[in-house]
Formats: sequence, C-alpha cells, structure tokens
Amino acid sequence: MTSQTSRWSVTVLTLFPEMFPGSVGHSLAGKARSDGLWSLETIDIRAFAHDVHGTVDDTPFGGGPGMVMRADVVDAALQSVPDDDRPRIYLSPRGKLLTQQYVRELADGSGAVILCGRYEGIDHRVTLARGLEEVSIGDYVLSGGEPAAEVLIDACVRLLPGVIGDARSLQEESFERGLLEYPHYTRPQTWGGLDVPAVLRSGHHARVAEWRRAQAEELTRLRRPDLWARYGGTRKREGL
Ligand code: 6GU
Repeated sequence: MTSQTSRWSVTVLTLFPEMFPGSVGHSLAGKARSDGLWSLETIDIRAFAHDVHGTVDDTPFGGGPGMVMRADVVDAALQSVPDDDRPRIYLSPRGKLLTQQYVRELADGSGAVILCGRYEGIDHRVTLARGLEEVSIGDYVLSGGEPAAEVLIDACVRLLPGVIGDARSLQEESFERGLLEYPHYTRPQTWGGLDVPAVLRSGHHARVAEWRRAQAEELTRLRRPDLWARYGGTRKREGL
C-alpha cells in the first residue's frame, strides 16, 4: 500500500524543461497535481554549462559516433538538488527494466530525482560517483529520457492515495496479480455482430470472477510466456 505523509515530489533534470509536464499535466495526473497531491520541478541542465555557448556535450573518448553529456555539467545540475531521501534515477536504454514492482516502491517513497539523458547519454563517471539508479522503460531506443520520465511519473502518480477514485481498479489491473488483465465490455450489448459474453450478464459474481481469471490466464500464457512462467512458480509456492 502507498502511504506518505508529505506530498510526493519529482525533480526532473533535462535539456528540454519545456517538454514538462507534458502528458502528466493532463487527466488524472494533472488534476492530482493541481490538487497538491504531487509536485513537479524541472531543472535546465544547460544552465550549468561553464561556457558562454552553453556547451553540455562533447565527443566520446575512444572515438565513435555521437556526443556524450559532460560529467562536470551534468553533475553540477545534480548537485543543485539538495540532498534528500529521494532516489536519483538516470533514465537510459541501458538501465534495469522498469516494472510495476519498482513503480510501487517509488510511489511508496517521497518522490524521485530523474535525470534525462540525450545524445549517447552521460559520462559514466557521474553514474558511478553519484550512485544513480539506471532505469529503462523497454527494449527500444528513444531520442532522450524525457518521454520515459513522463511514463515513470504517470505510473507512480496514479498509485498515490486519492489520485484514483476507486482504488479497487488498482488491484485488478495488469501485473498486480502477475497476470495481464481480463478483457472489458460495456454497452451496447450487441455491437458489430458481437455479443457481450453471457456470463458477464449473468449476475453470478463467482462465475464472473472465474471467467475473468481464466481469460487473464489464457491471455498471459499466449502473450507473455515470461510472466506466465513466473506465475506458475508463484502458484506452486502458494500450493495452488
Ligand atoms: Cl529511459 N531512454 C532512452 N533514450 N531510450 C529508452 C529508454 C530511456 N528506455 C527505453 N528506451
């Protein structure tokens, strides 16, 4: 369960502060922010460049294509954030994969400091020296960490108490039970020649639950053999 007393706060370090809040300024997350349930601050990394040109990157030692964000500039930006108990996360395709489990842990804490890389990324010494947690949102490459930061923030904010009206929807959803979620239906009862499955209209709560569980299991088995294998292991340990 998520429980923090003061509001959840996120600081994003980026070369493109104007990209924020972006999608998290709308809908549930946006409303929660204007209600004061969480706060967002951006820091413009370029403001920490040492020269008049605002240089933040340089060519990689060892050669090769692309540019690397300079350790001195990135670190000066990081050091401008007062030390607190929030994890410092560097978003990069080389990071450990973002999971719902990690999202839950973050949402349970006091917030996050998120560093968005551009170009080929940041000088590795900053990651080492500052103990940054390197996190990726999936096995594909984005032009920068900013869209990933919005993904991470969205996933956390929706778990904060009071953000989603009916907290039951959080327990049913994909990944919460190690399964993908069952399919949903609403009116009209017949659409495009397709009927809503009869069991969902039967009023039998136990049968509905059983049908949904079977659907969730089948979907997970077909689409996500990795989750399915883990789920089997979990059920065995629990003696099911
Ligand atoms: Cl966090 N950053 C970038 N640039 N690409 C990614 C990513 C992050 N996660 C997946 N691909």
